[in-house]
Amino acid sequence: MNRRRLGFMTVVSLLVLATHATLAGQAAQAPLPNVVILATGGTIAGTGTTSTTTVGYAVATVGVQSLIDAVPELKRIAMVRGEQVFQIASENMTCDHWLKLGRRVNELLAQDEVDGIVITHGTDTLEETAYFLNLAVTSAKPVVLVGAMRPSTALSADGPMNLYDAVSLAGSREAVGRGVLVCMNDQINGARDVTKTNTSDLGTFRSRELGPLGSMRAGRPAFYRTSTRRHTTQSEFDIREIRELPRVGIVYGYADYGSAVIEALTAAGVKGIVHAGVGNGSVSLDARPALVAARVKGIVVVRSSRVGSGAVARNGEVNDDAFDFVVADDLTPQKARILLALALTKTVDTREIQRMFNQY
Ligand code: DAS
Repeated sequence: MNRRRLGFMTVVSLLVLATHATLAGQAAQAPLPNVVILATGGTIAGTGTTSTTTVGYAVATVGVQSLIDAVPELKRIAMVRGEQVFQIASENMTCDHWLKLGRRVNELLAQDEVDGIVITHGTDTLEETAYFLNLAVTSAKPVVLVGAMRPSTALSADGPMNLYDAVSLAGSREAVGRGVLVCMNDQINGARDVTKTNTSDLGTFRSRELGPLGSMRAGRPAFYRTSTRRHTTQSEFDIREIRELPRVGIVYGYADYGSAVIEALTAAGVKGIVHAGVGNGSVSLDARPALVAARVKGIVVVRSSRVGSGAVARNGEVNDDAFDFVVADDLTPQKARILLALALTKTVDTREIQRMFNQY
């Protein structure tokens, strides 16, 4: 190689090295995001008597600072601080817990110095809290829910890595504006579509036929989809003025289910009933008179399905126009209940409520 060419190659190599050093320096100097962890309990905060105890352990026993201290690697990716909002098993979550949590999330995200929020939560109702927040949070900043299927004391506990990924996701620019997210088992799912699909599997959270929005790879988010439905900054719901959510009950359909539960909910004074029908949201001939009577009394009726995926067709199995029923699109019954409760804080007009189910 002649001297001129050698000289040229040397200059190029030096330029490349200098560029790398600059980028590395910039990366090293980039300020870490500020992420607040709101702890509510669950298995991620659970402790077992042995390292192989994966059922029958104590839930909601480990405090938020211990959860943070158990993952020292968090310091490399974010400035983290924790708040213990609740310390409960999530089957005990109530609408009042949701309102309190939602208000705290909005309060924190309104602070310039807060870049994102992680909520540690039991897995049993995690999807419900996530969807409520998807409708109630007023910021585009990331809100990420995370849980665990094994207690913190277990061999290969999934909580620490789930928490690491959730903090990374909550501090990432990529997660901004995507609605409330659920980050577990390397997957990123949207709050609207995700559901717990298995009682014990680490990969239990799935968005069935719609699939995850993306995945976490070596602690960094890779997104492939985004939700097309309204959420967070596009939501019309404002929880600041809501003291109590209207009571909405769910009726589960099955062969020969009759009308007793519908009549009991009606007598209990609920404002809405979500009917989790078989198939395409079918209502049995036995149950129909009670459901129509509930509507006549002013209770808003939403037809959902127990099937778990696919939308309920309006005027398909039932003449919704004739009975003034609403259909839940493809929302699961437990999520249709949340949207109906929030809708009832604004209106009892079933055409308006049907619009909401078509948009959120
Ligand atoms: N009981 C469950 C809950 O708190 C434990 C869990 O899976 O997190 O949701």
